[in-house]
Amino acid sequence: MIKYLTVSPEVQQALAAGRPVVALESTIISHGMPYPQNVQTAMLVEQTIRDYGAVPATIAVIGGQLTAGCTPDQIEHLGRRGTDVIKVSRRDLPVVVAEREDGATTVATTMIIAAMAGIKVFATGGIGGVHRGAETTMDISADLEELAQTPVMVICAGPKAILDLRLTLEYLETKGVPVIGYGTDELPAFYTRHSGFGVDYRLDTPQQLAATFRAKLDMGLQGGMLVTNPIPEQYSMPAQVISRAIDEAIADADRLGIHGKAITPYLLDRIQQLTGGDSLAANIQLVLNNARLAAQTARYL
Ligand code: PSU
Ligand code: MN
Repeated sequence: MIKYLTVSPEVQQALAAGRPVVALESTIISHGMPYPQNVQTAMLVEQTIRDYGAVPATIAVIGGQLTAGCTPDQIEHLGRRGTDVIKVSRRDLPVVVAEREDGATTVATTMIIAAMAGIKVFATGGIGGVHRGAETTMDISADLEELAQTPVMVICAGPKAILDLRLTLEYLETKGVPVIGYGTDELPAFYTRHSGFGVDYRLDTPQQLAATFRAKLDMGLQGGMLVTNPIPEQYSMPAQVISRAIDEAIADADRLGIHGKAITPYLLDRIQQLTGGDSLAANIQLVLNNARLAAQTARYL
């Protein structure tokens, strides 16, 4: 394992000294936002984590090396190449490593590499889940399986409504993954604070998040924990605007026959086109909001 893993000196020193570290994914950079906002956001997220007293570790595969703590040049490279970079989920990892390729890590793969490096808290925007129509397509993101087996706390703004939120919650329940609402009883839905679905538990402080995950780790219960942190009110989008864009994006994807690993990036991009810059601005703000909470939580773990 060690032979494939490169941890940056800064992240290595922080971990050795027991200082807080927050993992960040790279698919959000290459496949989740357009250039150059993707790179600007990635750098701003790193700075926010530092401002809140933790060390950021952006995770990617660089020339086949699992990398925890990308340099600004590496982030720029991933952002500029965009969707030409391979999107790497669990099943992609062996080939990308053996072929010494570059890869952008999804939530699943970022969790795997964070766990190898010894990082326990990970901030992102949205996670993959059970797609609408999964009864027939069986499209269920590997992110959910990873949450079931890999010990990392994932802080997100809730699953996007491109997914079937009810089935996503059912899947997580079956797999024994706690779904926590941060300061809310209701599952947030990424662009909006409301979904109509309840979370398993509401917790109100970073200390409580840290203590809950600590208890899970101490008991040896495998798997992670999903913290859903609602987008700040002033940045949230009108529910009907976003839901219309999502429905239209899904209809377009159906018509074009897009499926498999391409569907999530396609929908993210299409929603951004349909809502003009609005959804991108919301997306950036919710990631920063999650970075702040992750840094605060990591300090208590
Ligand atoms: N959802 C978002 N933004 C994202 C993703 C999902 O709102 O950027 C990305 C994440 O990297 C996530 C991946 O892990 O898409 C899920 O892809 P799939 O559904 O193919 O597992
Ligand atoms: Mn899928």
